[in-house]
Amino acid sequence: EKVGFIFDLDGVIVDTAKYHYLAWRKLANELGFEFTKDQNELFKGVSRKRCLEILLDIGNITATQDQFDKWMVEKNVDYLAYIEKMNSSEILPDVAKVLQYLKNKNIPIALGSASKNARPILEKVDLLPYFDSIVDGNSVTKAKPDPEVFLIAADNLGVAANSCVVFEDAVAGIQAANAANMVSIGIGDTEILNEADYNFNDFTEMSDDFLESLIKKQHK
Ligand code: G16
Ligand code: MG
Repeated sequence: EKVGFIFDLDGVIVDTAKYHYLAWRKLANELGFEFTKDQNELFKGVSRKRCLEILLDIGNITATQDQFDKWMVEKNVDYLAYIEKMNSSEILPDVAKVLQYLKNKNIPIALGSASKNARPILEKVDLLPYFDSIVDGNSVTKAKPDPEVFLIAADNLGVAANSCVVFEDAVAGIQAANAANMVSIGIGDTEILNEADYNFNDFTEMSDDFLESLIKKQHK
């Protein structure tokens, strides 16, 4: 049976979390409160709308619908200004190598991200051609840890869910992969991502033999 590989974007392919943080911090400061890097951890893998809800909770701010919508736009405009300057030097170590390894073997590859800006980011860093399917914040109704994003990706690739491998840096993403009955691979802190089937700090730790074992595995 055919296997498929699904990559999360932020924290797996590129470190856009730092740009999300700067944009959210600017908004928080404008609204009169601090927003720390630790608090930003709560935002990983979470939708833009949910992030703003959490941010306003932190600042103890009640917003009208108009204000809420305005701040959503404002944050995204600031975020896009950072994205605009991105290039392929911001691809995380060995990500391109792993993508090329899979491409050489004709393995179908999908993106499974909560971001509505996924496509322009992949374009900026020149990785768009690697992806057979892009499932992002525009095509999904239920956020991670719901498995929807990964199930749609598997479907688009024409691969059974239990023959898919998911790379994720967020707890909610690992839970989503597990709920989809996919092989879950945590990229980042092993203790935080302890629900994953396998853990790596980054792709430089991943051997060709390990990738090969994932490709050969029939299903989870
Ligand atoms: C990413 C980030 C989240 C961000 C979300 C939505 O998810 O981890 O912090 O809030 O996308 O992004 P946007 O505002 O661009 O739609 P992922 O799933 O790629 O890690
Ligand atoms: Mg992520």
